Parts: sequence; structure tokens; C-alpha cells
Amino acid sequence: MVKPDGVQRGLVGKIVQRIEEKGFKIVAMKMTRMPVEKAREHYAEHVGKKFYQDLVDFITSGPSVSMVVEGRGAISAMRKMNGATNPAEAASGTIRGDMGIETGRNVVHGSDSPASAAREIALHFAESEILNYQRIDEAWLYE
Ligand code: D4T
Repeated sequence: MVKPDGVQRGLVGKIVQRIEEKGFKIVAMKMTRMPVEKAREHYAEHVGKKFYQDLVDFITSGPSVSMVVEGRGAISAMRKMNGATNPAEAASGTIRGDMGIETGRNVVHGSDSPASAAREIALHFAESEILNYQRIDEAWLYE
């Protein structure tokens, strides 16, 4: 997901470009302003933490872009491409390392496990919005 700061700062194209260049396949994508109820559910694991309310306020503050990204090892690779949660600690070359400064404005979100990916995809997309297609370069991406 490109968070509201990434959308406001005009970074959606650059982030999508990194995903496409890596070779991963975007099989669903949409811009929404996340309703508060959905944001609470999305960040349910952080209920009770001191940054929880700020996080919900921020993620619902404007449009964000949700994507379903497919490819071998996509979950862990996307986490590496996103970089450390705190952009100040994120390596150069990562999205957060190159495009962000503070944890509360860290530009992107990525699911951290197959279970959370399944949960988050179901939260943000109907099954009919997830497309099944082949990229023309697949034979050149996988051995
Ligand atoms: P997300 O979930 O946005 O991809 O971030 P991470 O998986 O890298 O990090 P996280 O779940 O620990 O944090 C979720 C979200 O909360 C914000 N946050 C986090 C914050 O504002 N203050 C904090 O101290 C922490 C730990 C940033 C990301």
C-alpha cells in the first residue's frame, strides 16, 4: 500500500515502477480513502499502543493506493524493498530509505506474512477485483 503521504507527495508512480521493474506482477490495484472502521481492522495488531490513534488518523487522512503483488517470494521481497519501519534506519535503495524521514510518515505498508497478506487482501479487495493474467516476461524472470 502506498500510504496517504506517498500519494500526497506524488510518489505512487515511482513505487509502482519499482514493483514492476523487480518483476513482480500487480494483480489488483485501487485508490481509496480508507474508512476509519477498516483502518482499525487493518491495524488491529497495534490496538493499545501509544501510536495507534495517530496511525488510524494518518492512514484515513487521504487517499491511499492498495495493491496485490504476486511473484515468488513477494512478501519478504516487498518488505526488503520497503525497508525498515523507521525511514531513518532504512537502507538507501529502499523505498523508505530513499523517500521518507520519520516512522509516522513511512510512505508504504507491506504485509509481513502469508497470513497477514491473506487477511489484508480480503479486507481491501473483493475476489473479483484480483486478476489472473500472465506477464509477457515471465519466462525471463523465472528459471
Ligand atoms: P507497516 O505495517 O506500515 O508496513 O509497517 P511495519 O510492518 O514496517 O511496522 P509496524 O507494523 O511495526 O508498524 C505499523 C505502522 O505504525 C507506524 N508506527 C510504528 C508508528 O507510527 N510509531 C511506531 O513507534 C511504530 C513502531 C508505522 C508503521
